Amino acid sequence: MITLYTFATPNGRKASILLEELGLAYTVHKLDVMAGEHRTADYLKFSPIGKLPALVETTADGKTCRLFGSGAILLHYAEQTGQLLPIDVDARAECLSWFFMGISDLGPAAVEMFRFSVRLPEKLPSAIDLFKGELIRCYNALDQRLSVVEYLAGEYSIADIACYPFIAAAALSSGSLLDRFPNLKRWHDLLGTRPAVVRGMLVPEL
Ligand SMILES: N[C@@H](CCC(=O)N[C@@H](CS)C(=O)NCC(=O)O)C(=O)O
Repeated sequence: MITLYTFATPNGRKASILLEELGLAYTVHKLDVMAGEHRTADYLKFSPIGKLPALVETTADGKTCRLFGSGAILLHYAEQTGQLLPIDVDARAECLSWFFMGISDLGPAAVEMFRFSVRLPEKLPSAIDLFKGELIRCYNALDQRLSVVEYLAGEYSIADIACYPFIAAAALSSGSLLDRFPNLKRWHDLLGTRPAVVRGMLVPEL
C-alpha cells in the first residue's frame, strides 16, 4: 500500500503524476501546510527535511519503505517498474540529464522566484533578477531541446514529469515568460492532454 503525503504544489504533483502514469494504487494524505503539519515529529519520520512530497509504501510482507523528495520518488518507481526510464544507454543518459535539471535547476529557480517576487514582503530587485535569469536559462535549454525532440528524452519519461508541473504553474500566469518559448509551450500543451497528467495535477483534492 502506498500513501503519498502531499499538497497542491509542483513538487507534490510530480509524484502524483508518476503514480497515475504507472497505474499504482495509492492513498493521498493532504498535509495542512498552513498549520505546519509538514514540520511535526510524525511527518519528519517520513521527510527529515520537513518538505513535501513524501511517500510511504508498506509491502505485502509488512516491510515499510519511505521516500522523500519528488526526485527520489520518480527515480525509485521508474527503476522498480522499468517504465518511464529508457533502456537504451544514450536515451537514458539524456533522460537522467533532463530529469536532474528539472529537479535541481528548474524547480529551485521557480521556487526562489516565487518566494522573492510573491511571498516575501521585501521585494529585492537583485534577487528577483537573479532567479528570473536562472529560470530563463532553464526555459532556453528546454526550448532548444524540444525544438528537435517531442519529449525530453526522445520518448516520454520521468524527465518530462520532473519539469512539467513547474512549467504548468508558469503557464497559468498572464503574460507568462513561456510565451517566448514556442517549443516549450508545444510540449506543455501536449503533456496537458495526457489523462494521467490531468489526474495527477488534481491531487490533492482541494
Ligand atoms: N527537493 C524537493 C523539494 C521539495 C520542496 O521544496 N517542497 C516544497 C513544496 S513544493 C515544500 O515542502 N515547502 C514547504 C517548506 O519548505 O516548508 C523535491 O524535489 O521534492
